[in-house]
Amino acid sequence: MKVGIVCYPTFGGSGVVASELGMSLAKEGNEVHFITYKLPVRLDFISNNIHFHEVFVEEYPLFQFQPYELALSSKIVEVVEMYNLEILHVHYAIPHAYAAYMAKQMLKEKGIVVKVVTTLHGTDITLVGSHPNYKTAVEFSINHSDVVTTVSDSLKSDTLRLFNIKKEIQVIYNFIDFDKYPEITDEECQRSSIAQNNEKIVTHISNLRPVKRAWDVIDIFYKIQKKIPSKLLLVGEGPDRERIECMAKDLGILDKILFLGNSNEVNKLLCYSDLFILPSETESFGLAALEAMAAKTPVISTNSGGLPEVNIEGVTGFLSNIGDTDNMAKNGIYILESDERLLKFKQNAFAQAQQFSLQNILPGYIETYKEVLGK
Ligand code: GMT
Repeated sequence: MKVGIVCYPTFGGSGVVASELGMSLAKEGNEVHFITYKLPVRLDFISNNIHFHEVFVEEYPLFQFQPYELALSSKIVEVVEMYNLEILHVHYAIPHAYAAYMAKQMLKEKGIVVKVVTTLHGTDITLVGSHPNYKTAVEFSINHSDVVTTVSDSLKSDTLRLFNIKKEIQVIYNFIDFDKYPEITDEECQRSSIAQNNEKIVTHISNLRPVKRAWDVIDIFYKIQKKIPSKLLLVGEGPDRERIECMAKDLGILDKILFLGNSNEVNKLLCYSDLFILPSETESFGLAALEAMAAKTPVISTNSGGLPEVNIEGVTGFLSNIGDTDNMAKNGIYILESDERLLKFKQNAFAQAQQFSLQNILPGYIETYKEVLGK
């Protein structure tokens, strides 16, 4: 099949899923074309089946905002026409589903048919998409996609609750390519470079936006390290970085935290980790939690959005109400205080992550493509 993928190329779950999907499709012999404004950060597989088409937006002094959707839909038309693409798989509704709809109409005028698959990822529905400023256009482009998928049952319910949707929504969960999580030996994973022998390692990975409640991570870690000697690895950059750094300084724990910035090697960093904390206000799925579990790390998370579909209470970790940092710290200490218990939770986390393996999930997308193409 010839598939065009439109996504955000930056650090963030939807771009990661889109890139991993594109690379996996290419490995299976499909021709994949990424159409976006920058090379996606996780695109690390070179193949003659993978193409990248940059969307370039010309700066013009008259514009206060650059018309990205216009440039994107023009680029989609150009690429679909040039490479005879059959499917456009757009990740994140805003503005990708809308640009795809426009491109489809322009192509129709030329007698060219392309099918549009829209995958909703979360904030395009819950935080931004349902805002009155965008709702009409988002609803329209979802209803005019040929296929709509969400990454969890929870996001499907949110979409149906927040919009007037006339289409069937298919749930296709996010996935993990376990080939990228090979067995790492103790020698390769040099824990001693980060922590003392008696210390546990706690991790949080996010883009440090308010929805992630990174300040709760600091609070939870503060409470954990009072009982369990530990270090905190903080991976990612974002607007709350300064706030949490100040908070850690005020609490006197700055020397126990490593701020690692953005990384596209989270699989390697996670080998150090004993516990992952994700106290988000909402997560449609929580890919970061799944990545942690794939690296045998139990998860302390909130019970919001799709997190209960990924993290299983008392098995792979624990789920608490949003903002209940006492409960999250208590659960974290419970897991970390016994090596035997920690090992059990690690094994359970890894086993649950396997439900979301590439091998289990990819066929769902391929089936969907074939169905919409009538193949
Ligand atoms: O959560 C983010 O900050 C990034 C965001 C995105 O759109 O890239 O992630 C969303 O999509 C991911 C992949 O499907 C999900 O795992 C995240 O849970 C979801 N984020 C939210 O719902 C807040």
